[in-house]
Amino acid sequence: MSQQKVSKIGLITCTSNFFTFGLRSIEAHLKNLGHEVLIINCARKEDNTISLLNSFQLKALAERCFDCDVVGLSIISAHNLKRAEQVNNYMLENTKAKVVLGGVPVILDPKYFLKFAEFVCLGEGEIFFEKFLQCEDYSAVPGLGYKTGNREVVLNSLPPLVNVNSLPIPRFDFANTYFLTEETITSLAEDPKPLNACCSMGYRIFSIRGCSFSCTYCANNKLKDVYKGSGTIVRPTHPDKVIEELEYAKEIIPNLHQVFISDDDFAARPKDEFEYLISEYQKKINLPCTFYSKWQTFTETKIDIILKHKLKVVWLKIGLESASLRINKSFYKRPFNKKVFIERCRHIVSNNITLKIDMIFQNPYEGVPDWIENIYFFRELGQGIALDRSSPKLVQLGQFSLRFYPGTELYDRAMNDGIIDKDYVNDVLLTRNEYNVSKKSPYAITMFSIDIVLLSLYYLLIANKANLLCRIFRKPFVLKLLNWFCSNSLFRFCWSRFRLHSVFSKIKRRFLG
Ligand code: B12
Ligand code: SF4
Repeated sequence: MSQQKVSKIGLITCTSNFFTFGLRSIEAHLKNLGHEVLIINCARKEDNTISLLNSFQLKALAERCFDCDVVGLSIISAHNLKRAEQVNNYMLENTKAKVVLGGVPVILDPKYFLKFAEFVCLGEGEIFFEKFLQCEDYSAVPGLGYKTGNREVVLNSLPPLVNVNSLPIPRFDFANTYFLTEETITSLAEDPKPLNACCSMGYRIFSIRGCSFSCTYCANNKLKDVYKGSGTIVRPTHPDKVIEELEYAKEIIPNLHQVFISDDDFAARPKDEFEYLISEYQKKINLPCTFYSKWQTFTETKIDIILKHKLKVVWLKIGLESASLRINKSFYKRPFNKKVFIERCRHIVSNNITLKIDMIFQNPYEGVPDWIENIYFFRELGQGIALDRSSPKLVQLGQFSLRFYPGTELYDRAMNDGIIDKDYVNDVLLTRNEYNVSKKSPYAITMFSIDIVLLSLYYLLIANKANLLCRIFRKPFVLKLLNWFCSNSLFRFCWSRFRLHSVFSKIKRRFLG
């Protein structure tokens, strides 16, 4: 390291999941420069994403970070806003550190955070943090948002996007990585079990930054604008570095059984690089894996590469969101080709790979013609699968409720259309929904709606059953009537009260196992 002073930095994240890719990358970079870094993962048992920390947790944070020069707080989602403010204010009052906030929600709406924070990071954190530690003149720190003496907000221009291949691989510093629960604070050196528990679905790796698509509900849509002119957005980590990290993962996680590739699109790599990665992975790692991809990039050739090298894919996930052309084109801005999508699905399941298809439900812009298109889509998919004699059990539908995140194009549109109002963040994103039957996810289905009923029909159609029901349901007046019933508050009450959803889960299990 050059002559610069060594700083002590505390990095805090509001998640029990140790795979905080952004924060760990900053940690690795700063440690490489010789700084002292500690990381604290904070978790609440109940509604972790939205709830505040308790007094034990706040005190423990302040104690650990008391002699830090800088405390960095990472915000994963807009559901953490209240906690961000709580921790920021507590650390300002109870430590001597400068407190800086970063993460996707901060990048999307920095001015919101500057209402209470002194400093925010406007983009990627590695270069920003390095300069922030060195520089007394805030106007010279690239990527810094701050308030001047007279409370004026200043947003500096961004540093170039990082070269992901020049960053060190993120190794866990067991002695300085802490897990903060409601009662205890323990380092991974004292107890590595929480890290091992995070690997129940596999060691998570994020091997490609950025996404080449720009869906209107997704952060990537705005991130593309923010990073325009700062460098190439989609940046794969070189396969050799990916393998180096996974070899390290095998060393630190006892009996590692699986790898969970968390990239937005694992197949975004060019064909030759994709093949090189898979072949090296098979030679040196040889563990089952799971990943997300796009139907556009996960071409027949890439599926064939996977088959050729006998990569064991436990499941892979592709986003459909809606099979309606109108919704994809005019609302989500997602290119969609029904025929090719179905062909890809067939190719995947006919090779005995479990396919998860993500769907976004409870979209206020969806209506009868869109539901009819979805019904036809799943009927065709089911017929295709039956033709291949593949098991419909290999297809699973991920169910999410549409959420509007500040800073995204769809949020602005919904606001302009009067679908949501200025209280949306407080009333919806920061509040537990009484219809949400999922303990964990604020994304999960949040009310009883026609989509829940249609979901059971989709499963029947995937199993190439219910052709009669399909004929009935594709009649507009039937869907209108059904929608009326499902919007009725009595039914919604029954849904939350008597756990009606279990009836629909039973239908799914009955037909798909
Ligand atoms: C991995 C991931 C997760 C993991 C998080 C693991 C973890 N512990 O971090 C899991 C699966 C747990 C998760 C959960 C959820 N997620 Co998520 N997730 C992602 C995903 C795919 C990647 C994030 C990531 O690591 N990127 C790679 C790193 C390198 O980039 P980065 O995070 O932006 O970090 C850089 C900068 O932001 C900055 N930075 C980050 N932190 C800090 C801190 C400081 C101090 C500084 C200076 C800089 C800085 O520097 C970093 C390095 O350059 C993103 C989509 C995306 N592509 O970003 C969605 C995303 C972040 N998730 C999202 C959502 C909504 C959720 C859930 C609500 C979903 C759910 N199923 O319930 C939950 C909420 C969890 C919570 N506690 O709030 C949204 C957030 C939207 C919003 N505006 O709020 C995103 C953006 C996806 C989307 N729909 O657009 N998620
Ligand atoms: S393809 Fe997925 S990750 Fe990429 S912009 Fe769309 S929703 Fe976001």
